[in-house]
Amino acid sequence: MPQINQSLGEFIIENQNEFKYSSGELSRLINSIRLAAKMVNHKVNKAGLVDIVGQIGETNVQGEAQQKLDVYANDVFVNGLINRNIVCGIATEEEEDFLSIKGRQGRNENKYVVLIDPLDGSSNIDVNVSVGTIFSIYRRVTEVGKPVELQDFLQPGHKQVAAGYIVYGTSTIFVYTTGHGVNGFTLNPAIGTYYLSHPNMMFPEKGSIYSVNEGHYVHFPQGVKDYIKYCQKEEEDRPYTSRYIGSMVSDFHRNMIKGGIYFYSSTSSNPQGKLRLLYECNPLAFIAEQAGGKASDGFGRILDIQPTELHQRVPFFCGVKSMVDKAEEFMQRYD
Ligand code: P6P
Repeated sequence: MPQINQSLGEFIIENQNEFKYSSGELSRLINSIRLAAKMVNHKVNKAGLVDIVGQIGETNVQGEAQQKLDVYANDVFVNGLINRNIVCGIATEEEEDFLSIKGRQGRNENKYVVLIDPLDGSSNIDVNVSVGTIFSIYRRVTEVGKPVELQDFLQPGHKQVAAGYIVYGTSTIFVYTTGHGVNGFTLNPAIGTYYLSHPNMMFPEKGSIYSVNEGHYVHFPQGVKDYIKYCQKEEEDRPYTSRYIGSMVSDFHRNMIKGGIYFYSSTSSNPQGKLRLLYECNPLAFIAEQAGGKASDGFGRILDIQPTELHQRVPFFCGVKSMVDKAEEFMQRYD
């Protein structure tokens, strides 16, 4: 049973036997991510003071203007994983192709691949709004020792062995699951240790917060427009409260604690929406389901989607199960 104030390190060791594969490697993997997150947290908190805010004039594979902290965060997570020789491959939002990570024998000798969005919501950095990291871990499907391949990354979300996020906000919190529930650890920056602050996180049965960028309203499918009007109607348990930070990890985290739904649907200009399946939606969907919530593309379970491309986008409805059910009901009227 998790004890409040248990450190993340103690928690990982105490629970590693729950992990059906080689526990030592997963523990080292999670430890590598939490250390990298501390380094990113330090820079995010100082972003206004040192010259790493603002764009570097380049764009990433998404065509999005790269903020300096994006690049820094990507380097910290990637190098942290490479130096510890824990994974055989990494896919990141900031790199067009996956990275093949060879061990000391010059072979892809490790079992796990990591997919990561190093700094989601980075457009918020220079306006002092919280941002986050999202990660997803799979066991490779190709033979250990052989070259890592694209198929190792294009696995459906229900194959994830672990997933998590870090919110760099008013406090820094590390939330993750290995398929045995969801636990949150808050960083004590004074001593650089994460402590269990949110054991066994679960979505509330009901929710009253909806998170969507209503600026896109005219471009939404009719089902989404109807669901938004449903959220605003004066009847039963509504109108809901609208809260949208522009940083999905922050909206997701608040909705899991207070009860709500986050959605970013298709629009007329983006038929698959904006969010990335592999390193944004799948990890949050894994966490959502482990916390009694639900994650859908409006018609089906996110975790059942068979990926076809590394950076593919997907419409995303995620949060309190009854709220996602209702959103699906509206979407499916216009299948
Ligand atoms: P829009 C950040 O870029 C992000 O991926 C999510 O974190 C956030 O919810 C969304 O995009 C914001 O996009 O179109 O509302 O500005």
